[in-house]
Parts: sequence; C-alpha cells; structure tokens
Amino acid sequence: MSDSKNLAKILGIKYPFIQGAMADIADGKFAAAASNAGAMGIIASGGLTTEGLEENIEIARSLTDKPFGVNVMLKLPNVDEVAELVTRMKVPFLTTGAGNPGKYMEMWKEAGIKVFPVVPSVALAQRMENAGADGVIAEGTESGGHVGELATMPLVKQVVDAVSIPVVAAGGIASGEQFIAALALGACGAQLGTCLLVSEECPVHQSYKEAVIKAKDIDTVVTGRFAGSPVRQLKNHMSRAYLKDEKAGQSREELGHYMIGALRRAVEQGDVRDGSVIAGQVAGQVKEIKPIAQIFEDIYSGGRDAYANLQAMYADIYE
Ligand code: TUI
Repeated sequence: MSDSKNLAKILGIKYPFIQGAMADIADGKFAAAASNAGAMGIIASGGLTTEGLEENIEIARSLTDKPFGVNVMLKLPNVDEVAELVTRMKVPFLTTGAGNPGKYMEMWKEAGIKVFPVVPSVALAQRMENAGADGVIAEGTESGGHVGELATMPLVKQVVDAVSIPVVAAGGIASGEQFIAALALGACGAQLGTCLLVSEECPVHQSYKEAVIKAKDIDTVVTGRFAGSPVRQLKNHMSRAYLKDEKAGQSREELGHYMIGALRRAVEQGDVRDGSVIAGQVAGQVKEIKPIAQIFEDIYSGGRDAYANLQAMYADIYE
C-alpha cells in the first residue's frame, strides 16, 4: 500500500484516525489523551481566547510526547491571532473548519506546518490542494456541529476523484464497518468526533454523555439551515424551539439568542434541555462509556474484521 493511502504513516501515529475538534470540549488535556491513545489529538480553538489556546497548547505539550494539532475555527473573532499563534508556537499539524483558510496557507506552509482543511465540497477541496494543503478532511453532513449539505458517501468519493492529496473521511464514522466503507471510497483515514464524546477522558458533563447514549438514530436535527448557520445537534427543548422559530421565518440574528452560551450550558452544566447538545447521526449507535484508547482500538480492529469478512459475506453477489 502506498503511504498516501495510510493516514497513520502520513502523520506518524498508531491509528489512521484524527480526533475531531469539538469547540468548548477538545482542550489540551483531551487532545493529549487522544494522542497518547494513538490518534492525532486536536485542540479546538472554538470557544477559546488566544491566551486560552496558548495555555492549552502548553498543557498538551506537557502531557504527551506524541504529535498533536490544533483546529483553527475560521469564524472566530480572533482568528487572525489564532492563525499567528499556532505558527509562532510551531504546532506541527492543523485542521481548519467553517471556512476557507486560503489567506493563512502560505504562512503555515513556510513554517513547515502540515495542514488538513475540512471541506464540505469538491470545489473547496480543489482550492485547498492548489493552495498547498497536505490533505483534506471531507466532512459529511452526518457530523455533529457546523455542517455542509453533502453526505459523507457522495462527498468523499467525489473529493477523492478530484484531488491527488490524501483525503480523510469524516461524518458518520463510529464503527469498524463505517471505517472500512470510508477506505472503500478512497479515504486514507477517518476523523472521529461523536463516538469520543462518551470516552472516559472527554470533559463534557455526565448528563451530556448520557444524552448521547440515550439518543436514537433519528434524534439529531440541523438547526439554522435556512438561517445560514447550520448546526447538527440532539433534539431537545432548545433545538425544537429554534426550529419552530426558524420555520416561522426568523432571521439568523433573531435566532442568535438560542445559541449564545448554549453549547457551554450543555457541556459544563449538563443542561441537556436548554443547552446545545452537539452530536452527529452516529449518536444512535454509541452505547457505552469507554476509555478513549479502547474506542480507537475497537474501531480499528472492528475494521480489520469487517475487511476480512467482506469477501466471504458477499460471495453470493460476486459468484
Ligand atoms: O467546523 C466544523 N464544525 C463545527 S465548528 C463549530 S463552532 C461554530 N459555532 C458557531 C457557528 C459556526 C461554528 C461547531 N462545529 N466542521 C468543519 C466544517 N467546515 N463543516 C463545514 C465546514 C465548511 C463550510 C464552508 C468549511 C468551509 C466552508 O467554506 C465556505 C467558504 O467560505 O468557501
């Protein structure tokens, strides 16, 4: 297998997995735990001040000697400062989200930083390849949080066909079978988020973990699709009220009050009724709290089994 089809080799880590950045959740301690468990740990800049991010990078450095990275959330008010901070601190790996990082790419490349922007479309993937990205993360609308329109299956396949840099699949991956499906589409690895919310190391409130475990397949919704700020989260009192007002024609500005502090209310206070319980569509299959290392190992070895079983299972189709 060529190196470019194996994210673990590309990044110098044990498993071909990136821990998805989760705003207000994935701090330096959590990213270090993901890195120590064999994936690429990522500190989320979303929800942090520039100083807060600097502290969290120092914390991760003190807790792991494995590679870790930072996600630059491009809608941050302090995004210019964050982009410069990660360059100055020589963070070796970056992902980006919720926008086009084009204007920072030259600075990051000059600093020798590996950059994997998250893309929701073929057009942005191609633009990122031309701008010097080392890879892209094609994230389907099955994901939790800020989402695009395309689902993982059509998105990953079309991005893989359109670019020659490595493609990581994200959105809807929480089992060995789903990981193998991503590889079948041509991805070199997967970004995982929702299944890590219920890791022992994840610093969300216990009620948040319980809400994810309780969720069924149909229990996520996307608020803000029409208002222009699409966020996938669990159905609850808040997201239902948001959708009702959105349907009635309220603008993004009028709806803003629902989201202000809503994620923190859920993450820190465990308010799973009026808070924003961000999770992806795989919430329905996430059923137990486990150490993060066990989650990675289960998906990886479940993938090995799924891969080995495919030929025998479908012999009938290809006889
Ligand atoms: O970024 C995410 N997921 C997130 S960010 C977040 S915090 C937030 N809070 C309020 C508003 C928005 C975000 C919670 N979850 N995932 C990566 C992702 N990026 N999904 C979709 C995109 C994306 C969308 C449009 C990336 C680029 C893009 O480009 C448009 C353009 O500017 O060309």
